Amino acid sequence: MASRISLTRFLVEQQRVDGHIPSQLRLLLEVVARACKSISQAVNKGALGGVLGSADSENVQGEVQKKLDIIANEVLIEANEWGGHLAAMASEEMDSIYLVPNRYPQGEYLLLFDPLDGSSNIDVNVSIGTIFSVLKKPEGSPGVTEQDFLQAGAQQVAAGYCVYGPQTTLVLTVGDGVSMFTLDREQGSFVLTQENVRIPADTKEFAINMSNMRHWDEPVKRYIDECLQGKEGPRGKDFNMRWIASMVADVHRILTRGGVFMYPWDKREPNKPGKLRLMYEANPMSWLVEQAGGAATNGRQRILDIQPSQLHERVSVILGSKNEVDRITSYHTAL
Ligand code: AHM
Ligand code: MG
Repeated sequence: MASRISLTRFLVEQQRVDGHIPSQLRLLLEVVARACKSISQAVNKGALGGVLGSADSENVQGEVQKKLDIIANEVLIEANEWGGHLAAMASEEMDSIYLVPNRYPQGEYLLLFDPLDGSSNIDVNVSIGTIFSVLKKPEGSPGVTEQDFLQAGAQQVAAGYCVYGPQTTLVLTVGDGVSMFTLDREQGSFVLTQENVRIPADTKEFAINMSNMRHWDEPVKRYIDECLQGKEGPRGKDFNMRWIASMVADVHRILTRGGVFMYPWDKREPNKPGKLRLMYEANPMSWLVEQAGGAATNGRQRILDIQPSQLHERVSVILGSKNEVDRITSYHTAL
């Protein structure tokens, strides 16, 4: 039997043989993976662990927090604050950035995360996940401010997610392709199960919340309308639809078999660019998708090129199979 490659070994080899990652970044990724294992345990216990249901609080975006949102956030902070690899963290569940306390050594990285994405699926036992993005603290700046986090997604040095579904799978890029690791619960370690993940350029599957159709902009309406016309329409083929309402699970499907995912701007709240957050949802997912040969835009611009102006900034998201994303983008730019 071929020897199994653990995440630890994979990262050590990336550091040693390929020189892709410095030791502090390797440590950071190991710690994030360890935190994901703990979150996976809590998710798995469900009602038995008393972790389901809402907490009596709202996050900065005015969304009611679930107990597991808060637990996952705490697990990530506690795991990461003392190791010496981080300068600060930012999370969907925290109003402002979290500085590593003075009693611990300071590192050179910034970690951003959505601790538990797909919160509406927690209590109904549908896949959810943790999304993370790693940036380098700008050189020469003393201390850390929110400004240090406001870097375009193209500056990320690592990004990934862990999906808690029938299997717990960690998906990672450090800028050299995408690798997937499955949690072996008996051994307690993530094992490499797929390397060099590729998204087919063409697809017959789209993911969008169709209940918002009446609020969409013309280019999105046109694209979906053409898909729905199937073989008889301009696309000349039938399309299938999926919407899990957990971005992690929808993106995982796209990395596994292709497809296109959209959470576009819509007219419900015209001043909001979209529902999803740029820094800890769209950026890491866009980089993973690009690293697997796909594309990611807001309809007009590559997501990774967007210069953020706020930590919790929102963005319109269209990502997945390259030819479909290019088509949808061309429908926007043609106007
Ligand atoms: P969350 O981070 O609060 O869970 O919100 C993000 C989620 C995404 O995972 C998912 O794609 C989307 O919200 C689903 O939204 P909707 O319920 O409007 O379909
Ligand atoms: Mg989320």
